[in-house]
Amino acid sequence: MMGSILITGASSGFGQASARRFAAAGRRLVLAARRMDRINNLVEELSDKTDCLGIELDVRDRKAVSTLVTTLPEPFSDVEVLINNAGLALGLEGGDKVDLDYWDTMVDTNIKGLMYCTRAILPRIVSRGGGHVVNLGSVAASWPYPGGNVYGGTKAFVQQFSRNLRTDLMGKNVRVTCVEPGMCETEFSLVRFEGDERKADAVYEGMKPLSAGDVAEIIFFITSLPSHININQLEVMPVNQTWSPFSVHRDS
Ligand code: NDP
Ligand code: 8X3
Repeated sequence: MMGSILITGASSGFGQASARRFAAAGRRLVLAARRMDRINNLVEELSDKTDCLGIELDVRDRKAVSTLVTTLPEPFSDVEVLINNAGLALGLEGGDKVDLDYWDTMVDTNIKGLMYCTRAILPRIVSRGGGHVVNLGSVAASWPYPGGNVYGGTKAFVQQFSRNLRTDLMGKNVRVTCVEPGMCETEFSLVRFEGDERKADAVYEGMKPLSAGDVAEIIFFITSLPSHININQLEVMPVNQTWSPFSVHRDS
């Protein structure tokens, strides 16, 4: 029987778009984030399509994450798919200038929060006989760019953690996928630049970025494949984004 889909960071961007995509397919949802006003609105919006439970969760709060599992009511507690999506980038300063609090927050959210959610939910998925963990990585995991420093580092963790989880889960019928998007216009850049709309808009000026709906469609596809197929890693960019050549600093 199909279980619930738990999405962290469902109040915006990929998480919100994924909730809409899965709701359109009638899947039962648990939607988590810190901004409960947004989660409540989304639950209301989707309530005529599916059963939907909203929960307030800061993924950095280890105790709250572990308690969450024990307090999920039936039938929502039967989590089949965990979408570890909550995450953020802060700033684009170089490593010699950046605010250390930015680095802490990215590590606490993108690495430790993802770890807490995985460790809390995974036993449920295993004990129900199988399911899927989808982790949101990034192109920044594999391709460095100036100012990417710890953000890229956290996503490299997500990439390697995803692979290692797969090996841990051998024989347990649990799929693990790391989805690694490039530029996508969500609230990501607004958060990165602390609400500076001008800076955020400039990131996507004159090019067509991915949309949150594009990424949601990919997540839906990955999780809807026959259960013997595991997409390990899926990197995706908009056509207008590619790699830079190597930089060479010359003295003269
Ligand atoms: P958004 O800023 O639009 O959404 C981020 C979501 O994460 C929000 O719902 C936010 O909810 C949630 N979140 C942030 N911190 C926490 C926290 N401590 N606890 C719980 N939820 C939290 O960005 P995106 O949708 O673009 O980003 C989603 C994921 O995709 C992130 O992991 C990001 O790194 C990754 N990504 C984004 C790309 C892009 O270009 N947009 C490209 C590649 C990867 P709330 O604030 O309400 O808690
Ligand atoms: C976000 C993708 O290229 O904006 O993870 O850093 S990028």
